Amino acid sequence: MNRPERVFIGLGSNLTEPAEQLRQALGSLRRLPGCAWVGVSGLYASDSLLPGQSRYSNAVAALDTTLPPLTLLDALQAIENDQGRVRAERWGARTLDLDIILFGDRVLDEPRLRVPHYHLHARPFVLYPLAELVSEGFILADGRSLQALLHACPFEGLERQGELA
Ligand code: ROI
Repeated sequence: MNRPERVFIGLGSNLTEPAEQLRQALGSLRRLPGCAWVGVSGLYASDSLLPGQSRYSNAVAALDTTLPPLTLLDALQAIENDQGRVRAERWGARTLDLDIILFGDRVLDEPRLRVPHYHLHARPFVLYPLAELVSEGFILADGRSLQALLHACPFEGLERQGELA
């Protein structure tokens, strides 16, 4: 049995009752084989980074997993597909987006998976919920400090809408 590793998963939705999509996805994450539930951030709303898209709901969940990274990625993509995600265009509107943000102390640069997540530093809707789930002074696997990333990425435009669980 592998040693469990803590993973952080970013959840996002901007279609078909986004907050409900996140709640449903959390139910699926809690039931994932090989994973133990750790917790979830509050629910956040913000405008899309792309013009012309409706507002997003976002959150970050933490799990301890013994699954290998690509097995977890497959499981997350199955949850996205179950919730009706259609991969029509890159960056397109979506019923559900599940991104592996951090995977233990690993730094991965593979065609299907880069962790820490490539756009983490530019996404307040990931950084601020993540900060709810880690202790102060948290350092990412690539050596960056979460505090420094938060400082460089203002909270501006984010709306915390209460608890998801
Ligand atoms: N904007 C917000 N606010 N939240 C997201 O999850 C999100 N996801 C995306 C793009 C289109 C970049 N914008 C987003 O993929």
